[in-house]
Amino acid sequence: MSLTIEGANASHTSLIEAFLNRHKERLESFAFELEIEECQSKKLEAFQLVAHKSNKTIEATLSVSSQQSLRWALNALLVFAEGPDETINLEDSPAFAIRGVIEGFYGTPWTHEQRLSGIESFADFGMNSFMLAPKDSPWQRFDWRRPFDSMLLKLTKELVERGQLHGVNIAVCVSPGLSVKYSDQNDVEAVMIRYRQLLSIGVRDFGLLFDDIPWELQFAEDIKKYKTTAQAQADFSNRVLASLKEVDSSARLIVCPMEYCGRGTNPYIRELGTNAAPEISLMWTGRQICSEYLDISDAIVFKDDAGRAPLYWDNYPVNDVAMTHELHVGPIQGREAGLEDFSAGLFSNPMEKFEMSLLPLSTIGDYLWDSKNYNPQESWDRALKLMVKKESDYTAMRRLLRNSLGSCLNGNAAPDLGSLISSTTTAWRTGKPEEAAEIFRKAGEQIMRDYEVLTSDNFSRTDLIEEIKPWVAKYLAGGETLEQLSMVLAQCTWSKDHGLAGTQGLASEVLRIRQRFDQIQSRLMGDGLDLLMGELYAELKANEGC
Ligand code: GDL
Repeated sequence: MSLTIEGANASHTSLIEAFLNRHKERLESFAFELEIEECQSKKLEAFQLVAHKSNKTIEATLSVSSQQSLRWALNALLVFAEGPDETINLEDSPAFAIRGVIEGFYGTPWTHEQRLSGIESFADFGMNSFMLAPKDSPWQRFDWRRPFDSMLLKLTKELVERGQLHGVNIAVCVSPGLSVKYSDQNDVEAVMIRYRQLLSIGVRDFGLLFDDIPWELQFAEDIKKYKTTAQAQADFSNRVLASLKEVDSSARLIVCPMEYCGRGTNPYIRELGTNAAPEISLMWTGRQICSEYLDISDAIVFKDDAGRAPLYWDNYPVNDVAMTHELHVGPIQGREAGLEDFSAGLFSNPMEKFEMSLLPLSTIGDYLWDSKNYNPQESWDRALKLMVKKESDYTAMRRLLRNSLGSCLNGNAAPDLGSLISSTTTAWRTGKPEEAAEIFRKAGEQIMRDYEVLTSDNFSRTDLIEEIKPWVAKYLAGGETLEQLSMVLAQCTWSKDHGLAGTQGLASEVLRIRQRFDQIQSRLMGDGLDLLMGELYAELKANEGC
């Protein structure tokens, strides 16, 4: 790769070099002649890219309105570089103002290395924010009064610096709600000691989180001073904000309310919104904790009550607590196009499984960049191809993951298996059990071949497989189940009056197959296969002896 840059200041140059270094494998055969211009734009983080590509030489002028927009212009340049030789003149800007990830799940926090590499990936997805709020790190909730030690501060500084190199703001949160005395100025000061440390290493975005805490005021002093918890939290947040602004007027405060989902019409959120300073952003997860949809009409209701547009804490793809058996890898769906005009932004709460989270996060980045042209399937396929580049590995991985596209959020978990199941049931109900058996036999064999590929030492992304091992095991069990059911169906006879019938004991065999499949708790393949086994059992049982 060769590179000449004109018109760039020192931080532009560092950002360009960091970008090219990150993508060196994809860009090593290119010669770049880049010119950087600063431009004014009414649109946030807007850029213009005028570029010409011929014979692996790319001449490009990147007009950027901020350091961050330079990163987004480079993202566009990468796509352009991998396309045909041509000239383009592209003006672009993101839809949502705040686009990011909140590490806010219960469970093992991401490692420092994962966070560093995550920041670079989030920037590739067009995201500009990463919020640190790891529920089970002691310093987040239990030791919130303790200042960061020198090691933690050093690591956080590295994250901030990595963020600066890639256009990603790092927000750091604290959750004092388990033990805070809202009326006590010493507790405001305890938060501020932490915040001052963070300000000194370049953090400008702060989170004060009151989620998942007792709803009642716990100290006599608080009960005396405040009528409600909402008043106490608003007052505490306002005092923290005022202290923050004394140190740095550009600092921003994000608060997660204690009641953070619903219609936005509850008295608590109204009271918090009325009393909290208008510049404080309030987070909201939507109708539910894990919301099936986020839409404009609910955002309007929230704004009417809370006095500001919601900053979404979107609980997808997180799979903690009661969801640990689920694997959330499908594209984000059910977030309305145009929501950016009615919300302050959106943070996605990911899975503990870092590498696998990047797949849905990439689709969330696409939605947040351009909600009106977001296409979930295209976005997902593009992201998966970049993650698993070797064709045969990609194909096997895609088939596996298409058995876990849904969650409580987006319905149809296993669309391919779903259509296979309906072909099978149609065949058996129309008197062709042998045809049904054949469909399942072939599908089972395909899964066995995929399993070989996925678990081979030569698989190109063994790190991904390691993260999703229980679901890979369930996939194998699914393949075995299909083969066993195929054998059952092959032994069945059919009559117009009774439907399927088999020899004595065949119904119990279906029951055993079903139990073996259900023994593995990890959820994969939706509910269709289980339902089918239930029906097959019932039909064979009813016709036993026919
Ligand atoms: C929550 C928690 C979050 C957790 C998520 C999913 C918020 C504001 N808080 O209620 O930490 O990961 O549910 O279990 O969502």
